[in-house]
Amino acid sequence: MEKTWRWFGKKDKITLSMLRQIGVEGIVTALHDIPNGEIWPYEAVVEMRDYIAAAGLRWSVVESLPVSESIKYGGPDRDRLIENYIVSLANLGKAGVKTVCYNFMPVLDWARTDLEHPNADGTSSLYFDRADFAYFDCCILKREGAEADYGADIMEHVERKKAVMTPEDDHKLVENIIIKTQGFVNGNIKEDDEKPVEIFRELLGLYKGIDRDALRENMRYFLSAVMPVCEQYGVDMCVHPDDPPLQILGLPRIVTCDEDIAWFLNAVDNPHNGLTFCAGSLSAGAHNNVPELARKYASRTKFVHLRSTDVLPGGNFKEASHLAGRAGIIDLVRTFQKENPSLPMRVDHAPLMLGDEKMGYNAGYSFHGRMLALGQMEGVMAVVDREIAEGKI
Ligand code: DNO
Repeated sequence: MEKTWRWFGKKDKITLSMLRQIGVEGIVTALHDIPNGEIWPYEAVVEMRDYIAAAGLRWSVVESLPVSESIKYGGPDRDRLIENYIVSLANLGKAGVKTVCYNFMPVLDWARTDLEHPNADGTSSLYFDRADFAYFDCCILKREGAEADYGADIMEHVERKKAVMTPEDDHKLVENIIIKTQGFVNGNIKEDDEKPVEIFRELLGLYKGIDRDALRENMRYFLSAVMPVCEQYGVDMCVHPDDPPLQILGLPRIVTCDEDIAWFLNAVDNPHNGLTFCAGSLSAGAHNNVPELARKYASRTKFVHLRSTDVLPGGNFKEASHLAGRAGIIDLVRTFQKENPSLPMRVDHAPLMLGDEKMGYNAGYSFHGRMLALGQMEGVMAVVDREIAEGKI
C-alpha cells in the first residue's frame, strides 16, 4: 500500500520535509481554511497540490471534503450545498486529486471521552468511557429521554459521578467530546465558541424526526447526485465508518456494520462509490469481525486507515497498539496488499509519547506515536510482500 500521512496543512507543526525523512509517500489533507459548505476553488486545490509536490510528495487523498449537516438531515438548502460539493469534486478531479474521504455521521464526527488516558508504560491513548459519555449526555447536555438509552448499571455510575464532578471536570468533558476532537474535522464547533453546549444542542435539534431510514435516503440522494461528476473526472468517494460504530445521542448512525456497508454500496451501485476501511472505527464495535469485513469489501475499498482498539467491559474502548487489539491488522495488510498494492494507507490515531504531549497536536495525531506505528506497519508490509512473492498467500 502507499504510505500516506494525515497532514493538517501549512500550519501543521509536522512539516512535509519531516514526513519525507520518515518514509511517507503520499499526503492526506484538506483545504482546512475553507468553511464547511463552501466551494474549493480550482486555484486553491492546485496551489496545495503543487506545494505538496514541491516537497517530493503527492496529494493522495482528501480527508475530508465535509458533507454539510443540511445535506445529512435534508434541509431546505441541501441542493445548493450539493451543487457546491459537485463543483469542489470537479476542481479536485481536474487537478488530479482523485480519492475523497467523507463521512455521514450526524453532528458528532467521532466520540472520545479521554484524550490522554494513561498507559502503564508512560504513554497515553485515546479512550471512550461509556459512563462518562452518559454523564455528558444526561447531566451536561440534558438531552430529553437520554436516560432511557443507558442501562441501570451505567445510570448508577452517572449518579455517583454527579456527586463528585466539579465545573472544571464538566468543562474538560465538553472539551474532549465536542471541541478538541471535532474542531479540526468538521468545523461545527470552534475552540473559541462561547456556548459550545448550546450550539451542540441546536445541531442535535436539526435531526428531530430523522431516523435511520431517513438518513439512508439522504445519503442515497447525495451519492446519486455526486456520482456523475465522479465518473466524469475519475474521482472515488470513500465514506468513513461511524466512530464508534454504535448509535449515540439519539442520532441515527448508518455506517456501522456489514449490513450497513452492503446497503450503501448497493444503494448507489457505482465503482466510484467506495469505502474508507477504518479498521479502528470498525473494531470498536464488538459485532464487527474486521478481517472478515476487509476480505468482503476489499474491492470497494479506496483508502485504508490502520488502527486498532480493545473493547472493554461496560461499553468502553481504548485505542490499542497497531500490532494488537481486535482489528487484526496483520491480516488486513495481507488482504489489502494482495487486492491493490498501491491503495493509499495511513496510520491513524497513535499514543502520545516522548514529548508529543507538549506539542498541542490535534487529538490522536501525535508525531512520535504515529511514526512508531508507521515503522511497525512498514515491517508488516515487508513481510507480507515476501509472503506474496513466495506464493505463500
Ligand atoms: C478522527 C477521524 C475522523 C475521520 C473523518 C473522516 O481522527 O476518525 O476525523 O477521519 O471523520 O471524514
